[in-house]
Amino acid sequence: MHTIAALATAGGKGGIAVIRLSGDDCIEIASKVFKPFKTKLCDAQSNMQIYGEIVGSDGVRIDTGLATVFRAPHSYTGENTVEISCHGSPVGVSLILTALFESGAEHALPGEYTKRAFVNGKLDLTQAEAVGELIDAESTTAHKLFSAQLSGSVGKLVREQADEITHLLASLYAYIDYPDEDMTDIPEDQLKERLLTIKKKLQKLTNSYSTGLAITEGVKSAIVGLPNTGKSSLLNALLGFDRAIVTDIAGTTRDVVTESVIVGGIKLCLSDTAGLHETDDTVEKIGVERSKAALDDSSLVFGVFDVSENVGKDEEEIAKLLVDAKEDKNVIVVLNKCDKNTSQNHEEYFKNLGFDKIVSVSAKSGDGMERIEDAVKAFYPDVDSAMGGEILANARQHSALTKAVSDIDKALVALEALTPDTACLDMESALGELLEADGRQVSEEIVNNIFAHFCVGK
Ligand SMILES: Nc1nc2c(ncn2[C@@H]2O[C@H](COP(=O)(O)OP(=O)(O)O)[C@@H](O)[C@H]2O)c(=O)[nH]1
Ligand SMILES: [Mg+2]
Repeated sequence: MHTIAALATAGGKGGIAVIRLSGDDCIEIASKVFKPFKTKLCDAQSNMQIYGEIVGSDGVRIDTGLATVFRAPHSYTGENTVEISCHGSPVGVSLILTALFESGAEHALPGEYTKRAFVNGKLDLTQAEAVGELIDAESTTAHKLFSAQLSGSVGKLVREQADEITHLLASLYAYIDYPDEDMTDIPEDQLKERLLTIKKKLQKLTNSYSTGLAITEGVKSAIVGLPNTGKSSLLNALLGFDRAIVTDIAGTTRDVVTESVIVGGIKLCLSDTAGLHETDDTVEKIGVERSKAALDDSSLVFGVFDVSENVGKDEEEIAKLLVDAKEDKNVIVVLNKCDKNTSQNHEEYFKNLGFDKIVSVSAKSGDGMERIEDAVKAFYPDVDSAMGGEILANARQHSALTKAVSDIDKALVALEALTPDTACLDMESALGELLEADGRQVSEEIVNNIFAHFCVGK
């Protein structure tokens, strides 16, 4: 392939910057710009780092730095690659890149290095996608998840199921072609059993997608309750800094304040809202409307109550609202101000209403905040599987695997109905979906679309 060049490190000033070249002629092109003090680039062994000066096309020194030579196929892209490390000056980087382009390199397109790695078989498509997702990770959980997927956790599972289907198909075809002879190595009941095992493994992965989205995209969450119960204090305690204004004046929060925060490995897009109550104040009224809209729009709700207040008519109203919300949302009842005296057993009251996530905290002192983390995590029990990478967090992979599961279901029905020909077609279709998921059989359009979303230099 033609040689491409781009800045691989982030733009802007830095201690060092790395410019990456990849392609057939990259050592030759790099040699025109990078002048080693000792060993020539063309004599370098793979993974060897060489010190030298970097010059423009006029022969004038731009910088000094290091060049690392990677020889095909032992490089990220699988091609000959040279990485030039220089001082992290945006002007210097621009001069070096210009010199490389004048020497025959072309500017890399977005994601072109990773695309070449995929095309050359260094990464399957799930691993290539994990590269982009790893760089975009916003939490340690997301980072661990994609680090494991970059090592091939999802790709391996998909490949194993595809290989198993291929094996089962071969056996089924033998049975169809020679029904009277004992050509099949897998008896019919075993075939169904093994197909069911494939389905279960894939289904476990597709079921994890909601957790994957909660880790990466985030969960819309609302903090609701009566005025002065400590909703804004809770937001601030979760964020670790004072974002919302906290006062003892009811009606302080009038608009919805939204921030992202990682709680128990899950990303919450958290909205602090105005207290829900009857009011004549025009601005506050709009605030209350917005609180209700935020509640409707969220899938996780923190219902905050002040335990120093007894449950009265207003509290009952909020509790009723939360009982309704529980139909289609995850609800956590937060019993706040646990540092204060209380004359009532609030926990029992909410238990009797059917709530099972009730946490006692003091948003002011931070006491019990870890219980909120545990309550959030409990809604996503497979979040710990993120460490092993066995959580799906990619829409394309999810769509392909969901279709594969449905095809296997159809194949199982066809086998039950003693129509093995139909079962074969369904299994072929499932196989096609799996090969698309790991990229072994995928259209160029899909591949181009994936890498177009990467940055230049990746
Ligand atoms: N003692 C105590 N006071 C709290 C706690 N949380 C909030 N407050 C106080 O309650 C008042 C209202 O808090 P705020 O967060 O503005 O409530 P909001 O109206 O629901 O947003 C403020 O004076 C806070 O300092 C808590 O856990 N313990
Ligand atoms: Mg408030």
